[in-house]
Amino acid sequence: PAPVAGRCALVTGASSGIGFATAERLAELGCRLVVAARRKDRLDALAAKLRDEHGASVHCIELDVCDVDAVMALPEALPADFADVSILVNNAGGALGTAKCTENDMNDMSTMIDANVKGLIACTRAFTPGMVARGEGHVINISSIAGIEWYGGGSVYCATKAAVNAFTYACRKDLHDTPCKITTVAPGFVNTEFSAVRFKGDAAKAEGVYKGMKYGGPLLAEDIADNIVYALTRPGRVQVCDMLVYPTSQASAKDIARE
Ligand code: 8X3
Repeated sequence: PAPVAGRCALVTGASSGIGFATAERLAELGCRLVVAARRKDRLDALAAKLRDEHGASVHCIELDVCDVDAVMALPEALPADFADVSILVNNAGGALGTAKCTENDMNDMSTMIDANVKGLIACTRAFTPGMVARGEGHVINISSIAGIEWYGGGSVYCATKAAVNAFTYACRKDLHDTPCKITTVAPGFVNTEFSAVRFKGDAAKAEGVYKGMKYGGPLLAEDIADNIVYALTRPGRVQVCDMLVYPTSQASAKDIARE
């Protein structure tokens, strides 16, 4: 494997779930970390953990990726020690609700498109020029099974993740004559705050998503972090394009084996 030690990695949505677990793995592997999220108190706790447990250099940024101007200002605003971002993990985003297309909430629609699509595009726009100029870069876009399987009750979320996939494939064409790589990692059910956010705090509904799943349960955030690390640590010539990862008991958004 190609080591990532010493590289500067920026992870969005780092305050919990896949982002948090990925920041931890990258710190463990010796990356310098820029961790971004809306919840600054959570980021500070994460940074303290990464410094204590891994001796990592960490810079925290309170950021809502929906704020495109704030995203575009980021590269210039980073301290010199963190200015050479060569790994970007576009993890921020999520789902809101399970409405049918006849009932989609227009605020939820805007938030999902702003975060999952516009935020991800803006972060890519902000950091890829530096990667190309320095001759080293890898963008990891967190997609979903929802990007390839379009289920009822998920029309907007599925559309945003299909957009992430299309954007990633087009970016690869833009980047293929540079050393920079771009990868989608598309998980099935991962036990994070994802469902609690989707169901707006209804804990029973959120737990129901993962309840009784056979053969070890839903994926854990660290499973996805592990896949991200795999993609990041391939030799320079190897570009992993997509990683589709299900729990063993899942075969589609609706085919779940439960006790
Ligand atoms: C998370 C998986 O099936 O809820 O992206 O869309 S699903």
